Amino acid sequence: MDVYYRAIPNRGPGRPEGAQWLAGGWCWFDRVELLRRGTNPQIITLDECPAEVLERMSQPRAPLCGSDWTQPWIMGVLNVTPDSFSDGGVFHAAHDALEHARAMVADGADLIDIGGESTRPGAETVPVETEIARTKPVIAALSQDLGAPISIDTRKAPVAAAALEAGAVLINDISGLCYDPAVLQLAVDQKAPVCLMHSAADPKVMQQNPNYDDALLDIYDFFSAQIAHAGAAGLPRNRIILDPGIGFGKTLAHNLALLSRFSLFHSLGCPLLIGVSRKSFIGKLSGVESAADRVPGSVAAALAAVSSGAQILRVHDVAATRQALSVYSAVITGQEGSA
Ligand code: HH2
Repeated sequence: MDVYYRAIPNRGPGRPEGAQWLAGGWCWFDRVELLRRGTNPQIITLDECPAEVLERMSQPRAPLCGSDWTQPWIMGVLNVTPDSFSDGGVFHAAHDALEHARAMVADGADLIDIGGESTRPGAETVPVETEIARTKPVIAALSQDLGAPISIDTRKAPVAAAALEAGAVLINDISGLCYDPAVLQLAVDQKAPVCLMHSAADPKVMQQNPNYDDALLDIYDFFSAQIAHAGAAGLPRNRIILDPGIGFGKTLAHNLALLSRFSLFHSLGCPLLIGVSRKSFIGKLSGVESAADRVPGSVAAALAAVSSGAQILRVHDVAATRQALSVYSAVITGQEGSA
């Protein structure tokens, strides 16, 4: 693409006449940033923005997984793995996994994301049978009475199929439909929504010298191409969630470029998910070595994403995020219980 349009999000009082709601949600905008490769950004008014782009930015997103996207959702992370980067081994036993999922829902999680393969930098691929054995029984046990929808965090069609059969309702594919082509066909056949996350390469090698022409715009183009590819196969845009994949083949500068202009991705017309929780960029910015000690930085980054209109926050620390979100939203809008 030659030209990219980013709604500049605002919240709270002072919304001017003529401002539009971003994705039918809680942010409004009355200015758009025009971006081109190799040139300085330019600010334009809504009148100067093409009508079809404005429509994509502002139209309410189609309901998915029980959300109408008028409030940010908290996705609680449940890693049923021995080696995840921040909580590996903690919830590996089925009993601990069930208890933790229920505790996250009690703490205010709207959705639980269950994964059986660590995708931390340098991680080895886990055999399909192992991944199914870790995730399927937990999903089957939880889907009866959890009180929140479940997503399966996998790149592999057989794992996703087993999870959907056990009661999961969303496929969270960190390869953005690039690792296993059968994931797309499965989503089409099962009419399942997909979270399409960008990853520069396989987790094993993704942090070895990640390189972009322009990380923000390259990832926007990747999403555009994958939405078209999915649409041609029968998975429509209104069943796709997008996630730029913080930390997946990205330097600190790449992550910050993506987070500071995150609202660009609303121009693609899909709900947006962001996973910043406990990630290494927070350690780099704050000097905090241990992933479990990065909760304050994680919450700060999550709130910033909500102010850019992110519809789903993927987090390990549900209670802390829920408390921060309630206070932040009330203070910024002047209304208790607001999004
Ligand atoms: N991050 C991780 C895993 N899955 N999915 C989406 N959509 N977005 C993310 O940012 C994302 C993700 C990595 O975090 P975690 O699951 O805690 O670690 P590990 O991969 O080591 O299990």
